[in-house]
Amino acid sequence: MFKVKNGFPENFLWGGATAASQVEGAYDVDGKGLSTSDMVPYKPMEHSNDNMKIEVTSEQLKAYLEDDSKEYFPKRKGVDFYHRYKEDIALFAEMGFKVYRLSIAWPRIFPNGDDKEPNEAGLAFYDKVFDELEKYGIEPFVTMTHYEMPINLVLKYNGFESRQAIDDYLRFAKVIFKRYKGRVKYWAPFNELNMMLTSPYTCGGVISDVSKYKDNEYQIKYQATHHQLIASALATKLCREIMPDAKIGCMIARLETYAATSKPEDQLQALLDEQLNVFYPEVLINGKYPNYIWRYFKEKGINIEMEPGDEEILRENTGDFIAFSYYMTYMATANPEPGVQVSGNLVGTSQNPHLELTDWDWPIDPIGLRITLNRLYDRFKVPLFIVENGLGAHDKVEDGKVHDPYRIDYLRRHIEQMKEAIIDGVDLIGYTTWGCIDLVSCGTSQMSKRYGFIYVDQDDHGNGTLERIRKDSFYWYKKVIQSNGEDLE
Ligand code: BGP
Repeated sequence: MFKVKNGFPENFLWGGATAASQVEGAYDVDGKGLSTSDMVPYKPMEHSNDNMKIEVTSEQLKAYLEDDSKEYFPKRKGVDFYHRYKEDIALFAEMGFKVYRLSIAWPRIFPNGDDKEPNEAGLAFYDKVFDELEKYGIEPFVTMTHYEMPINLVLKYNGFESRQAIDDYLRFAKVIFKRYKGRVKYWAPFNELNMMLTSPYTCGGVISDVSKYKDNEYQIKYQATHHQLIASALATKLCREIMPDAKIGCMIARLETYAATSKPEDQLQALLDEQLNVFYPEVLINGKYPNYIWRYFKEKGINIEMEPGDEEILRENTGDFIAFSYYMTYMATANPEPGVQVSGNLVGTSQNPHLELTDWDWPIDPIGLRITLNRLYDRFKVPLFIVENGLGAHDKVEDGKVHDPYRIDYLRRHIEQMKEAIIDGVDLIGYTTWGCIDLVSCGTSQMSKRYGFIYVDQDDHGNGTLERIRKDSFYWYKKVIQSNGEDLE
């Protein structure tokens, strides 16, 4: 009989998460090629979602490559993890991390994406990072690519719009699997696959204005999605062949959506939004395109170009777990005038009057996390891993200290709901808070939007000593981990 748990399981994986392009810097060091993220300029925003989409046009890209744009590109500098990884990992270890989610910069390994041989210096860098993690008994969770594709593949064939991207991605996958075999147990082929629907450049190196499908933005996004789904399934196959003991799952941005009212039309809209969000695990965990998507494709004029054998690839190579980011909940309405809009994780939403907002106007909804965990587990019955959650906020250094009770409060309330979900019966295996060390924001490239337990002395314009300072939340999270989620005060 199923035994109701009363808290976090003993082997629960507590930790933190970062992405190569937001922490490493050293964008042109040791043979690294340029990536899509290196081409995203500083574009600050706080209270609107107007410029939230980090899309780049072909004309902008040309200017950025010729470097005559006078723009500042903070992701190129990151927070210098490339040279400070030892110090940073020692701080993660001090907090007691069991797991650290990081990503591998694809253009560090294949600078142009289509090179004959991988770049040994790039591979050696991650060897050293894994050595350091092993030293402290921290399990790496690797996102194989987190929003950064070699720019050459964008210029050559418009990223994942082209089926050729699958082959180039798999060559990269094979190299890293063979190299890090036995050292990495948890893998995710891509970060937030569903963000293709909002930001195709960021998610898949696709520039809409040069797309061969440019008359139908839905076709662009879902064709590129299909290629990433096939690439994910084939990476899963490869991973199992090379490392039968490893676990590989899919990673999505979870957009938990409430209907704005009890009106049936709003409820129906919420159902449709939910279907589009779980479409990705439907394919990668259940192994096929779900029935509902075909009507949607028909109505949007989407005609996926599949190859013979694609359905079989998806059916036979399903993932072991669902990893997801959770920051907020969304509201669905059928009303053409949806009311006050607020900002969010690459996608905005109508404001939910019951929720407070962060400094960047993202709704805060800890109970929504419990709802989402139950909903995903009920539907897919595979282990779940929360690989991003956290509060982007302004922090102030006072007498060498950072007091961040707002961050502690945010995380505490989310962890409480995770515990409730575990008691509900959800198989939750780990939690990595986003930006465990301050990093460059993905959406706005701001440094002032801080998520970390560790403060990094650098401002939005790249000024600062890069000194690391433990915030109050650092000591708090250490206690949380030590007590396996029991001591949240
Ligand atoms: C997710 C991304 C992260 C990240 C986070 C927070 O979508 O996977 O890379 O940064 O959102 O977003 P932001 O940095 O825009 O606050």
